[in-house]
Amino acid sequence: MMVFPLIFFFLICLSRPSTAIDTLSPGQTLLDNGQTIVSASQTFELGFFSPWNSENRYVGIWFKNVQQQTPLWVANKNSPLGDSSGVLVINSSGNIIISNNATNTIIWSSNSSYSAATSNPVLQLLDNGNLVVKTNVLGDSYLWQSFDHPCDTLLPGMKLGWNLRSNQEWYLTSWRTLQDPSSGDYTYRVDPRGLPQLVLRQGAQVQYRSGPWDGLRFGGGPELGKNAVYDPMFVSDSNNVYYSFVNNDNSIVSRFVVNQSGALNHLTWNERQNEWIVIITLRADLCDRYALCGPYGFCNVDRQPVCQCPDGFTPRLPEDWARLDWSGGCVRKTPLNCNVAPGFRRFPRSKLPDTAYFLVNRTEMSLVECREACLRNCSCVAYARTENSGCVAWLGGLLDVRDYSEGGQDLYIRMAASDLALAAQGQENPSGELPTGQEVAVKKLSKDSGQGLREFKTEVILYLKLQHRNLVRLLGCCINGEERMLVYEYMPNRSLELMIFNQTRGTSLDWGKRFNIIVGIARGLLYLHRDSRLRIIHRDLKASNILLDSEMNPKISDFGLAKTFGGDQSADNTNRIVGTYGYMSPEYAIDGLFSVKSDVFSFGVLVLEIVRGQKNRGFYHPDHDLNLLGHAWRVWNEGKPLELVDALMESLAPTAEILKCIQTGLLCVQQRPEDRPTMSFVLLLLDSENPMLPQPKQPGFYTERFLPDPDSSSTGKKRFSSSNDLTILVAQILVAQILMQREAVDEEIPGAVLHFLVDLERKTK
Ligand SMILES: *[C@@H]1O[C@H](CO)[C@@H](O)[C@H](O)[C@H]1NC(C)=O
Ligand SMILES: *[C@@H]1O[C@H](CO)[C@@H](O)[C@H](O)[C@H]1NC(C)=O
Ligand SMILES: *[C@@H]1O[C@H](CO)[C@@H](O)[C@H](O)[C@H]1NC(C)=O
Ligand SMILES: *[C@@H]1O[C@H](CO)[C@@H](O)[C@H](O)[C@H]1NC(C)=O
Ligand SMILES: *[C@@H]1O[C@H](CO)[C@@H](O)[C@H](O)[C@H]1NC(C)=O
Ligand SMILES: *[C@@H]1O[C@H](CO)[C@@H](O)[C@H](O)[C@H]1NC(C)=O
Ligand SMILES: *[C@@H]1O[C@H](CO)[C@@H](O)[C@H](O)[C@H]1NC(C)=O
Ligand SMILES: CC(=O)N[C@H]1CO[C@H](CO)[C@@H](O)[C@@H]1O
Repeated sequence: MMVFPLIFFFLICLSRPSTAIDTLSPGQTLLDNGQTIVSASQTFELGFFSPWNSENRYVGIWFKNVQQQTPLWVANKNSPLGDSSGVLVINSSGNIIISNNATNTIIWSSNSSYSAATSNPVLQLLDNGNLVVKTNVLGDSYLWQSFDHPCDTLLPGMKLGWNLRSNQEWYLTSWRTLQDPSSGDYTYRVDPRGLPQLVLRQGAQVQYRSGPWDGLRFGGGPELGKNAVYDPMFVSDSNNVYYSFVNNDNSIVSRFVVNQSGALNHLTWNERQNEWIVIITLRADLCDRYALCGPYGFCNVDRQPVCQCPDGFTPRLPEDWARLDWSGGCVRKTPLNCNVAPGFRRFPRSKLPDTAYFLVNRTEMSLVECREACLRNCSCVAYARTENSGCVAWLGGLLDVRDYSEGGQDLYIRMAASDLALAAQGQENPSGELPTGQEVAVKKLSKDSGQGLREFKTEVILYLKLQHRNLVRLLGCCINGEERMLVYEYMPNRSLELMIFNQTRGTSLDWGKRFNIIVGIARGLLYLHRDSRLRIIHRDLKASNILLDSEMNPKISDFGLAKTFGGDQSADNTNRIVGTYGYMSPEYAIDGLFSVKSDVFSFGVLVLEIVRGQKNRGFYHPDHDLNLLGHAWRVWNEGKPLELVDALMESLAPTAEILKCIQTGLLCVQQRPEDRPTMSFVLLLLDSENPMLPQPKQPGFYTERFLPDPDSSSTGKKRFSSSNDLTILVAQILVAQILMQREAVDEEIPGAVLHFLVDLERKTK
């Protein structure tokens, strides 16, 4: 009651502002007479409105430049005003208050009072659509912000999820009807348990779940990833778990909304057609209906009927199943007996089951360790390993599983041995046509490759422990007498060497792709050096060991020569020098000394090769007999570093970024290891807009003459053995057929690796 005479007093002093303002201070009022607050760049507007000509008045935020008024946030959504007697103020302790001037009652308040007397609160509508209360005591944080209280709409930069520290949740609630913004039936929230995912509920009933985030998209569903309009992201760490997105460019107007009927749409405003266009609808097909196929049922929209029991399972209620009521799900043909050696069958491209009954172990575990963890618990029926969440095991009936034609993740379901064997027989196909082709890359190690049983074992064990998006994944291995092979995930674009040094193919590598490759290699290498639980020095980083996936993301391969360290140890000396000319650092090639800095040297060579599109070794220039490093050093000192750049790259490439890479490359190949940066520093440089770079000093091995002669005995006891004799074959084959020593065709591949390793342990002990 004390407040209103004050407001009244100030009203006399204020007339309707002629120019738009983006703030409101204590003492100022916003009336329901057409007055609005507009964000500084004229993007968002706040004021009183009636949604779709409803009778009621609300305070809301909408896009200023979208002709069709589209409410994005509503303050008093559960307590409308019946007429235009509403007044919005912010009081001196920072509380936003909407009141009815006719009855002198508070309709809505933000409950954001701050006790400090001199906080000078101000209400501001920001250019991202966030309505905030700022005070001079909170620095950059806000006393209150509308982004903490979402309605039915998610704008770029808003979060959907949890602040786990404060236990604060951000979630969306549908409107009741088109004209009524009060809370409707549907909520869309992050379920933070287990594998965090987004869940749509109608009341308490789950209607849809996104499936877990796999690093790029949800549930591996092909449609939920990066697209032309926006970039989705998902953060899950000990402080936060939330979904958010950013528009790809500033001219795009887009929003995500849960509508009254529970549809989950991402829309973008089409200026020309003057309408909102739905670009993505989640929950788009029959299989998106939560648990449509019941426990253990698999759903696939490309199949008729959509629900199917996996091999080894049969419908629990066959009559219902035949009537297309699948809710009873499937049961095992042979019950599991925990005491009989079980196996697992791999179900590729799956939407992982809901995580109602599960164990998650976030420690870095390999697939084999994850499998063993599942085996240790008789109630464990399935497991999966995901890049983001580690090892997940399911203890109950598997619910809401889909199999996709593409995307998805590998799910391993525990099976009775007899069911596995039956499936194996069923797979034999006398026509020599492969029943289920999976593309893989096979690295065949020739008999005299110099890689002994020891290196082979090292490589396999290392691979199994490592997981990073810039390291190639090992799927399996096989050993047959002298012959050994490694089976990798298939890399459609082969290797960097085949791509970058080929004049024809090189044209498709514009600077953007090259920079992405450089950064990816740096990330992978940093992981090896620092972030994996092992400390690994690769020792043979080179263009042919960088494989490229379908999106031209680089993946480091070939750890046969890698060296692992424990604890703080980061350098060593070896009598056996292995590696490749042109990439080896001087101290390693000559003295056998290797450290993370010898990898940094090889990385620097790679960077300059990528910029130039030519190999360091064998580089030819009419003016001098320097190699690529020497040439780079020369043009750098002559102040013409851009002469280094591959002529195949279009001239539009951003010069500053190229220069940054050339300088970083030169810093990496400096003669003295102690002058070279670490990989974490390299990444910092690559990620910074205008980093302060040190001046590079003279590189090591900048003319061919400095290279030690492999045939001379000047290096004494040291022996060189290049790993060039390892070949990479790309084959379209049934993985099962190349993996020998296996009992069941459908058993997942790392199982075979496990057997192999156990065997190897026995032999080497
Ligand atoms: C601001 O409003 C809140 C809520 O109505 C109230 O508790 C607080 O005392 C008000 N502050 C002042 C300075 O009037
Ligand atoms: C508030 O109500 C009083 C009378 O109750 C009226 O005189 C005044 O103009 C109203 N103020 C606004 C901003 O509508
Ligand atoms: C503010 O607090 C009151 C009393 O606790 C509550 O009824 C009201 O819903 C709160 N308003 C908001 C916007 O949270
Ligand atoms: C909600 O969105 C769906 C899908 O775009 C649409 O079919 C439906 O009509 C919408 N419902 C309402 C009430 O607008
Ligand atoms: C998680 O895995 C690690 C490594 O295998 C193990 O030491 C730890 O006990 C596991 N934690 C749980 C809760 O099972
Ligand atoms: C299996 O895991 C569940 C969940 O952690 C636990 O309650 C149960 O005791 C475990 N069973 C065995 C046999 O370890
Ligand atoms: C370069 O790539 C083209 C196109 O793939 C291929 O036809 C050609 O043989 C390659 N050249 C060399 C030298 O490998
Ligand atoms: C540059 C290039 O060859 N890119 C290819 C990488 O692999 C994908 C998938 O096979 C192809 O579509 C690209 O053309």
